[in-house]
Amino acid sequence: MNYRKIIFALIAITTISFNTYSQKIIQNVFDREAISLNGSWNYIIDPYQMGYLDYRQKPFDESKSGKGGFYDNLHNVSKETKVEYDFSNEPTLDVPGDWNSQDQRLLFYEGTLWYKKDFVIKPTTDQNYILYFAAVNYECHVYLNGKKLGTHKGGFTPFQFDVTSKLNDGENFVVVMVDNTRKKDEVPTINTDWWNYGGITRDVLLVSTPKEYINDYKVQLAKDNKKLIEGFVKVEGINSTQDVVVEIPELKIKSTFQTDNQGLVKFNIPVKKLTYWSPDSPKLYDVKITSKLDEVHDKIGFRTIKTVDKNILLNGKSIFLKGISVHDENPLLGGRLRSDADMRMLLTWAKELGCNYVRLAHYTHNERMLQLADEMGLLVWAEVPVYWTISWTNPETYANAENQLAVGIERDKNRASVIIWSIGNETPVNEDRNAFMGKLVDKVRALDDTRLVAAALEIEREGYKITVEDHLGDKLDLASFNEYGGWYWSNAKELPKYSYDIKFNKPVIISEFGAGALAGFHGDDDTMWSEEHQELIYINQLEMLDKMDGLRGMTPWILVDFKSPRRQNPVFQNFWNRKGLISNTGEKKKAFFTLQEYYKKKTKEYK
Ligand code: GCB
Repeated sequence: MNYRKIIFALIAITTISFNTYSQKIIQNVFDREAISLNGSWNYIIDPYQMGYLDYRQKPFDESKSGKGGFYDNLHNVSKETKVEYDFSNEPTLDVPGDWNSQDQRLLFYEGTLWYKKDFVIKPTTDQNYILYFAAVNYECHVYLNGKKLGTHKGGFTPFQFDVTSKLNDGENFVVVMVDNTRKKDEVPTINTDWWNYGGITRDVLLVSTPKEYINDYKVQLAKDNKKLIEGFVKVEGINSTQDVVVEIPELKIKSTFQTDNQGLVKFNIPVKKLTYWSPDSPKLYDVKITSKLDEVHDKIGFRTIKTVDKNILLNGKSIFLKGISVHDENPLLGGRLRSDADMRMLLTWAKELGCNYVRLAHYTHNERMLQLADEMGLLVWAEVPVYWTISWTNPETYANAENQLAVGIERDKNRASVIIWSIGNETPVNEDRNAFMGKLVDKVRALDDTRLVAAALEIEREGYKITVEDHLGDKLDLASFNEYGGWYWSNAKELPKYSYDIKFNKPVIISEFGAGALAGFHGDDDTMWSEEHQELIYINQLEMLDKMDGLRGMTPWILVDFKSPRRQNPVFQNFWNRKGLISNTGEKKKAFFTLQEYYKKKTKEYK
């Protein structure tokens, strides 16, 4: 291989190897005409990848015929045929949903599993068809009617394939091979404190659009300007100019703009009187965007967010972020959230706690979660799984992290609730990490200059002095960090002796503190795992933190107990991280009420 070829190969590896789908995702997919492919999918557990690799370990789909894999979906049609798999005689899994919580055999499974779904459609020639996956963990290969559409990596972000020319008139089948094997160079890497739920965990839709359709749009207030709505519309499938109309009937806005011949138009709409979106008044306006052949509807809130010295200003007014951290998990199922009702349950608990803010840790949550946060009035910290020790020097790992971040921003840019993009959690300070994460900060700012950028940093301790000076913080908008005083270090009763030296003139956000307790287990406040011990840590933490100059919010760890393979105490944990303020059966622990009281106090202070 000559030098140029090597460079080309390297570029190819870094740009395409984590996914080979052809398109940017369509904006606001749940508003589109679609056939839902949710429901029962047949599945085959395939730990040896028999359905993917031949006996020399070569992928069948890279052979000349492209045949031989489980995606052929063959059956034994006569007594002479010998097919060593058969989807139609296999059980089914519900989609959306992880596999671990649906089949006892799969609770700890990390490997390959095949899904198959039949559907019927009569495609028409005036429509485009898009096969959309809202999330599949972690890597998947997607086949339609026995032909490969492409691959995708990243367990929490959506992706899609244009299948317009690939659908049969009538019966069709989709086969997806999903692999959730943990790998060092992936995002996240092999070590996490959450369950590695595998499968097609979010919705699958077959979307139909007109040939020329609105693929993307943004309608939000301009940076720090309460009187100007700014955005863009992108019409796909045209190579001439076209008129698009942006309407907000309640504001009597109906403005027509002309796209360029790539279908893109950026616009500004001055506004006089607007009810601003906030947790106290989560006002959403109906927005309608029309092009020659297409029409999209959204419900959008308008607000500004910025920091000035140590203050966070929402619509110009100083705010305290009364938050809680949340995982994408239904504790009652011990599995990923599957429905609006699941998501509402968590957000309703957060509201009951007195929250105006949630940290959706540690990866991109369901798009519906953000829409519900808009509707219910909860501000959001959204995050990517750059967690602990990623492979900082691998360009492919970086490209993967950046892609997950960019797709999350692309998907949720119209949500008023999202005020913070977080680029990672508890990453170790070193030059390679600083370069990696520094680039992520620049990327966020290039994609969205209207929101804050943060990361959950760590502290340094010496005696009773705690310092926060990670230089990544220079590039961030918040002094945000995790600290586990009373639990991972020190004793709860010692906490009042600690003082903080935070080297940033920025709002201080405690992105995590917490302690474990088994609901219903009682003892004195020195008894590990008792509700009383957890309560004491909350009381003393809140007392210590409240003295901090510049404290503007917190998201204690965590709303509900969650499953984790790292939590092995057979009496108190049994594979559950017990730092929840609510147990996995929905019982509120004592510390829930401690935090609730504190948030009542903060509400009065920030009236
Ligand atoms: C952390 C991590 C979080 C863990 C938590 C814990 O610092 O950010 O993912 O679950 O601590 O419980 O140890």
